[in-house]
Order: sequence, then C-alpha cells, then structure tokens
Amino acid sequence: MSTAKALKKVVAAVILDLDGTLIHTDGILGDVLKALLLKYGKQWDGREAQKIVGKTPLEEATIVVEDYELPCSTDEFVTQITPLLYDQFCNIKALPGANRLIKHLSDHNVPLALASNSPRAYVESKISYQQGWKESFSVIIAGDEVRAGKPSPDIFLEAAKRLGIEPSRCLVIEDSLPGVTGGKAAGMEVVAVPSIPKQTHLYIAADEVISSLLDLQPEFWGLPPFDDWIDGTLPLETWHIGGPVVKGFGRGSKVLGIPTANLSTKGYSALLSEHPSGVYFGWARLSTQGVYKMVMSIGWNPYFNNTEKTIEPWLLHEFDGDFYGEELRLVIVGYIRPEANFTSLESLIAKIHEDRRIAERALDIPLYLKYKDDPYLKGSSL
Ligand code: ADP
Ligand code: RBF
Ligand code: MG
Repeated sequence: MSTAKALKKVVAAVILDLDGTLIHTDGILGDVLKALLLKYGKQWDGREAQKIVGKTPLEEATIVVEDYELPCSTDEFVTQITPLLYDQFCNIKALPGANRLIKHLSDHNVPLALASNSPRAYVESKISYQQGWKESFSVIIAGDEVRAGKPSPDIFLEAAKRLGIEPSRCLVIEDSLPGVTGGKAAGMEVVAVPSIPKQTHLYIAADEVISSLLDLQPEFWGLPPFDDWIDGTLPLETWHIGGPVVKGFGRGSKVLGIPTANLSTKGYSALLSEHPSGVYFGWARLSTQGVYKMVMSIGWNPYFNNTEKTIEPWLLHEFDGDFYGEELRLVIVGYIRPEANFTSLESLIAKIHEDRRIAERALDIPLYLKYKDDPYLKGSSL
C-alpha cells in the first residue's frame, strides 16, 4: 500500500486475541445459540452478538439467559451449551490474514503470545484445529488462568510477564472493546480489528484501528514488514461466489460512471461475514459471454454509508447493455485495500480507477492469470 510509513512505536512482542481476531468464532456461536434457544421455544435473532463479543463464556451465558428470560440458571445454560460448542470447534475458520500473520511473526522470531478470555480447555481445543498455531505461541494464557478476564489488564500483564517483556513494549491485537480496554489498561500498544461492522468510532482508545488483519503493517511497530505484496496486491487463498445479477442501488453507472453487477447476498451471509470488507480482484464469468477481469468492493461503501454489506464487482470490459438476471461467477484471487471514506465523489472515483489499473496489471501475472481457468468458472450449469 502507498500509505506513508509512519513509525508509531517500537515493540518487542505481540500478544494476540483468539476469538474474533484470529478465528471466526461468531460463525459457530450463532448456530449453536440458535439451536439451543430453539429448545426453549425462543428464536435467536443475533441482536446479542454485539453484547457478547469479548466476554467470558459465563458472562455470555448470563446475558443470553437474561435477555431471553430462560427458565434455567446461568450454570445450567453453560452446562448445556459447552458440549454443543466443543462439537463445532473443528468448524471454526481462521480469519483472513491470521495464518499469514502468525507465520510471519514466528518466522521472524518475534515473541508471540495468545491471550484469550476463553477458558484454557476451549482455547486448547480451538487451536488444535489450526495447523502450526500451538507451536508458534511461546505463551498461551486463558481466561480461567487469571483473576479477572478482559477488560481487566490481568491477562495481558501475565502474558508480558511470561514472555519476559515489559508491558510497554508489547503490541496487543484485539477485535473486541473489552480487549482493547484491557490492553490499554496494561500499558500496551493496541491495534483494534473490530469484528462488529461500522463501530470503528467506539474504538477511540486503540492506537490504531484497521479493518482486517490483511491491513496490518508491522513496520509501524518496528517489526519486520510483510514481503508478500506484489505490485500493490496481496495474493489470497482463492474463494468464489456466484449467482444471478440483481439490481443494486442504481447509482454505480449513474453517479460514479462505474457499473457494478451486484450479486444477491442471500444465502451468502456466512461467506460475507467471514470476508472482511475491502477491495478485491479476480476473474468473472458471465454465463453467455465469457471470462473477464474483475475488480470489486465488498462492504458498506463508507462514502454512501449503506446499511447492508454488498458485493459490487466491476467487470473490466465494455458491454453493449445490461445483463440483469444472468448468472455471474467470481473467483477472488487477491486483495488491494480496505474500503475507505472520501471527502469528494471525484476522489472516490479516482481511487476506484486506480484499483482498476492495479487489478488489470496484476491479473496478467502468471500467479493470478492461472485462475482464469479455475473449474468454478467453467461449471456446467452455466
Ligand atoms: P445497480 O445499482 O443496479 O447495480 P449499476 O449502475 O451499478 O446498477 O449498473 C450495474 C449493471 O450494469 C449490471 O447489473 C449490469 O447489468 C450492467 N453492466 C454493464 N457493464 C458492466 C460492467 N462492465 N460491469 C458490471 N456491470 C455492468
Ligand atoms: N465505496 C466506498 O464507499 N469506498 C470505497 O473505498 C470503495 N471502493 C470501491 C472499489 C471498487 C473497485 C468498486 C467497484 C467500488 C468501490 N466502492 C467504494 C463502492 C461504490 O461506492 C459502489 O460500487 C457504488 O456506490 C455503487 O453502489
Ligand atoms: Mg451496482
């Protein structure tokens, strides 16, 4: 990225949070709560999701039992939910950038700790499904191993002590508010990676707020920089999404002069919640027409402040007309930048054109070009 390389502070160690920062725990938590609440004849609506991020399991249970007026004690609820959670730990996915970050720091011998509000047994089980993680942390500290969980600084102070590094020389990476509060209370530098959308303004206590781990710049903290960016792009493990082209906000061509063939987000909530908002690129197949280069944004379009997370692919080709209703398939191969806000429409448009140039050039590199032949783009149902 072209951002000025401003050194914020030199740190000697990194302390990572687990749930919501490295792994997408919310994905299974919602499913498990939904199933359990159904047994009580209640419907989980996800509205508690905000309240429970960064809490200990006991605190989470207290909130749910109260909010849904369940006829059971908090302890009983924990007893019921625990086996259901364990069954799902194997299905929790690493968040984008998590494996890359852990590998980078451990390859460069940066002392690394894991500090989670979750009980030790949960932490052990969750990370056992993530290859290479356990060995990468020289310290692992869980919520039941200190007197008080986050937002208390205890967990972070204990991690620093075990790392043998002054708290002021530790960098904490956290998705939750209790975690950010705890890290600051411990006298540490804190980078927030909010897992709840559009709440960036709440994270004022953090030293930096980034939209995903993909955007972390370790050199800001005196740590070795990532060296995997290629001509303004970050290669990703590819993923795909597709469906009929639907009507969007009707402003892509009209307001920006940049048409985006919106995909329906129905049925893709899991995929969308696991991929951070941002600008991506790859290949697009339009059923009747062919395969094209594509650059797209995923997110809330901060400039327009949408209420829904949308997928907006711009196919880098001049078409004769609209193609609403046609099947569109996308293979996403790389990342360009986080979504941003702009002070003028012109600057937003200029930035999107810059994204286009970056994507067009990158897609000619063999590393990205090869996915033009991805089997997903050739599906027989097209
Ligand atoms: P909407 O708000 O409905 O998405 P847009 O103004 O963004 O409207 O226009 C998008 C539509 O324009 C697409 O659904 C598609 O039918 C058409 N279109 C034409 N050329 C392109 C292109 N190069 N990339 C994406 N969509 C295009
Ligand atoms: N919208 C934003 O508010 N901020 C962005 O940084 C942004 N980046 C975009 C990058 C690309 C490549 C594309 C195709 C769109 C981007 N948009 C962004 C979305 C744009 O606002 C949206 O497509 C239009 O508003 C049409 O709905
Ligand atoms: Mg559109």
